[in-house]
Amino acid sequence: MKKQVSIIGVPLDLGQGRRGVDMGPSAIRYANLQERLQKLGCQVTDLGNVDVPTPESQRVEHEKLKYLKEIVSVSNHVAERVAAEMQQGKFPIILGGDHSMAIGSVAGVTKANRNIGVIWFDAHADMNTEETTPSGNIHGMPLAVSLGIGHPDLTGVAGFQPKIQAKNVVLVGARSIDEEERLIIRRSGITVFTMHEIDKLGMSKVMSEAIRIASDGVSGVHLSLDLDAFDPREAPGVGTPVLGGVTYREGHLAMEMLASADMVTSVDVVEVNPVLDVENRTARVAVDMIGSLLGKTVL
Ligand code: 6HN
Ligand code: MN
Ligand code: MN
Ligand code: MN
Repeated sequence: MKKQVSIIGVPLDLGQGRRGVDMGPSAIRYANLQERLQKLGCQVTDLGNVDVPTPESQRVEHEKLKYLKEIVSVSNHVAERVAAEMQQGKFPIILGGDHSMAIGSVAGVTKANRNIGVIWFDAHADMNTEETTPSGNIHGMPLAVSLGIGHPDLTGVAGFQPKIQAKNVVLVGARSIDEEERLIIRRSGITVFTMHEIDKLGMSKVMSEAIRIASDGVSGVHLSLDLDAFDPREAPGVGTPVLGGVTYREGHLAMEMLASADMVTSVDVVEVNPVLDVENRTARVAVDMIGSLLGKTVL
């Protein structure tokens, strides 16, 4: 299956406190994303970046929801752009930017197609709300927001909610969850495979379950790939690294299994921060993973 891919950059760094993740889209492009996809036979269009305000030109008005207004406005733009590509049958690859960007991408994907499952690859759960957040950073909230949990300005992006159903949402790679965030996760009904399950069952078993749950009764699956899911030894260029992560090899296997399941219809690549990286290693890991996701095989 040769896909028509649309690349959209979202240089958003207002969802967290470390400068540099706004350069993520450039770093991933520099790691030859487009060329990699073309070699796989994809027809690729790079649509450039969505406009995003810089933190230095804004004020924090709300300590528990930093840059709320700005993030809502960017999210609505991202949602429009992504929905337009989906509606034309394109496979959008949305490059972050911090993970708050997924509020807009998931909104766009589900605006075009209401019946979408989600696989959320992440060291974190991104299930905080204004009430539970330890940081006030909105990049710790996008999965909750997509499920309709959180501040109405966030959950209301693109004019409808919830975007996704808990029964088709699977979190993979989690190993850093905040105390009160845990309660939201339990109540939500999503499926979580932490590093514990990955170690115990193996990535192969975890991914076949994840694919089964996310794709049950839906017409497509959105993959939200936070590079901090990977072990920081292999992907050091992220703002919130957590030891004990998914290895490069496990990541490849996961992407290859997703490719053969042929259910993924859109993907986010987030949290790549070249300022914190070593020789663009994290962006290169990202491009390798997307290559496998879109059908690269060894033989
Ligand atoms: N990410 N749970 C922490 C918080 O501040 O809410 C960290 C969130 C990290 C979010 O990496 O996308
Ligand atoms: Mn995340
Ligand atoms: Mn994370
Ligand atoms: Mn491979």
